[in-house]
This record gives sequence, structure tokens and C-alpha cells, in this order.
Amino acid sequence: MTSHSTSRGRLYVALVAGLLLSAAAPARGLHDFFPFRLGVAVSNAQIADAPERELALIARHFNSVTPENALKPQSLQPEEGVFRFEQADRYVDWAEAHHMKIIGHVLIWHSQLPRWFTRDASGGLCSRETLLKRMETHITTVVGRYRGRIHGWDVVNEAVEADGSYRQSDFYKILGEEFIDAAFRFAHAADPGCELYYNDYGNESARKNATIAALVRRLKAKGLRIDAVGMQTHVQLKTPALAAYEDAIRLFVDAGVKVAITELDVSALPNAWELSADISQNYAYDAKLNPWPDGLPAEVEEALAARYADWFALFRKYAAHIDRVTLWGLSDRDSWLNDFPVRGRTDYPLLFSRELKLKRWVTRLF
Ligand code: 9MR
Repeated sequence: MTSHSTSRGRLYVALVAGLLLSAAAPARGLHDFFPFRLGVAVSNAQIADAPERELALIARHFNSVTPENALKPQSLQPEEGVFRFEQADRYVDWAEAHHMKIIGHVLIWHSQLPRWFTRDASGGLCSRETLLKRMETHITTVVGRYRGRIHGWDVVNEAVEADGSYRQSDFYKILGEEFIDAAFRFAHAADPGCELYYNDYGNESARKNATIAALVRRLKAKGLRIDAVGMQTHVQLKTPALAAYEDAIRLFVDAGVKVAITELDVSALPNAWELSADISQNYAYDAKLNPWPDGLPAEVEEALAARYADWFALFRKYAAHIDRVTLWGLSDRDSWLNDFPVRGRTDYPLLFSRELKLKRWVTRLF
């Protein structure tokens, strides 16, 4: 038993951590307290206009960053052959200057995808050859541009449904499962030193996970590089059960890869989801779904803290296999959950408050 697992030990760690994280000791950051890299998603707006204080906070507390939107196909190649790298370049320069490992998100995803990518001039699905060529051009150009600078790429995002079937995306309709193999092949050719990931949400579904594990084995059997399965982990106060995620971690590790927690947030609000991160689902605003616009009641804050502590205890248990835990945003103010799946709510899913203060219970995660 380590000293961390006794309550006196925990109190000691919390006290020391509190001191180290206070303004008086600016050299230490949150990431120093975890056995895996601690990452954060950063928005385009933060890179473009955030005050220096906010950027300094990110650089101090996290040692990995994921651009929240800047590297998606819609941002990088809005029209065929027209690449826009200004924002992404700024991002990569900034992260590099602060010695943060950069995660590229994302090469192939059915969402935030410009229509031209998979369609022909009349709006129908394009041919196999055209799609493969477009994928190759996009991946080669984007991965190639940041060769040696981006640590790892989410090569394919959200290709599997909760029932274990492949999502009927344009990519799948045109190429079948092979679109995934092709994407990994192109990415590896463009930067052989770069880590490559398959990323998805809803890993409480054993059927979904079985398909992902089979995919990992298939890619490996073909000699393709895949380093980790990314588990997004957009979760709620009571759902999903941690045990289901533990099963998922084991399954992926058995398939021969590491695991990364790629988009962690814990919504404190009543659950309007049917699936944890299907952004195609939207719900009308209803005050009952937004009960705490002026701050969380103490008991909900406590439930949030306890739930976060449970998740981090799980991550620590598998630290040998967990490469990185990335929060999907710095502060509650920035979270996508304020607007999905219901617009205009006030959620509290992250480690920093709207005022950019580290929540007082974060030391319980150490
Ligand atoms: O956080 C992102 C938000 O700003 C975008 O509007 C949204 C659009 O698709 O994408 C969000 O990020 C998603 C990520 O790229 C993939 N997994 C689910 C995330 C939350 O929707």
C-alpha cells in the first residue's frame, strides 16, 4: 500500500500540492502530479486572442495540447486543394515553444468534413479512386507539413457505432472498412516517426469496443502502425459505469496497444444525451435541463469532485498503459458542453472554473 492510499497520506499530498500550485510557486504545474501526460484541448480563439495569462496557465499546467478544431479537415482544406494553415501553424509554434506534446486531431472523421471530400460534382458519392486520392492528398499534405513536430495523430475518429457495426459514413459507404487501413497507411508514410491513434466515444459499449479491438488486431496483422486507442470519455455524474471503461482498457491493451484518454469532461447537468458525444443530437432548451446557471450547489460540486476522483483512480491503476489524459478544454467557460446537446446551458465539466481558478478539489486527484 502506498502512502497515497491512506487518508493521512492523501491529506499530506493535498497540502503539499496546494502549496506547490499556489501563486507563490509558479514553476510547478498540475501535470507534475500525474504518472501520465496531462493534456488539454485548446480552441482557435484561445490561440488567436487569449490573454497571455491564460496561455501561461495552459503551458504551466499541461504538457500536451490538442487543437480543439484547428486541425480538422474543415479548418485545413475547406475547398479541394485550398489549404489554410495560418491558425494551425500558430498553434504548433506556440505549443512547441512551450515544450508541450502536440496531438493532431483529426485526419478522417465524418463530421466537420467539407462536402467536397466525399462527393462528386452532382452531389452523389464520389468513386473509390477519387476518395482514396483525396484522402492521400489531405493526409500527406497535413501530416507531412508537421512531420517531426506533431507527436501523434487521431487518424480516424468515431467510425464504430454503439451496436458494434461500422458507421454508415460516406467513407464507409465508398470504401468499406478499408478506408481505415488506407488512412493509417497514408499517415505512416507521411511521418514514420509519428504515433497513430484510433479515437472514439461511448466506450461503455462492449459491442463497440469488440469491433475496435478487432480493428486494432487487423491493422497490426497487416503490419500497419497503430499506437493507441483514444477513449474520448465525455461522461456524466452517474453514467457510464467505470467498470465498463475498465473492461475497455483491458480489451485494448490485450489487443496490443496503449490507451489514451483523449477528451475527458464530466458534465454536471441533467443528462440530455442518449449517446455520450453524438453531436448530431440536439435538444430544445428547457430550464429543467439547466438548473444551476449561477453556480453549483455544494452537494453537486462534491459529487463532481468524487466522480473525478474515481475516474483518476482508474487511470492511475492503468498508468502503465495510459499514455495521456487530456481534458476537453481549460475552463468551464470554454466547454462545448455549454452548447451541446442543448444550447445556452451552464455546465461545470472541467478542472478550472469560469474565472480560471483551479477547482479546490483537484488535489483529490493526486
Ligand atoms: O469541442 C468541439 C466543438 O468546438 C466543435 O464545435 C464540435 C464540432 O463537431 O467538435 C467538438 O469536438 C468534438 C471532437 O472533435 C470529437 N469528439 C467529440 C467532441 C465534442 O463534440
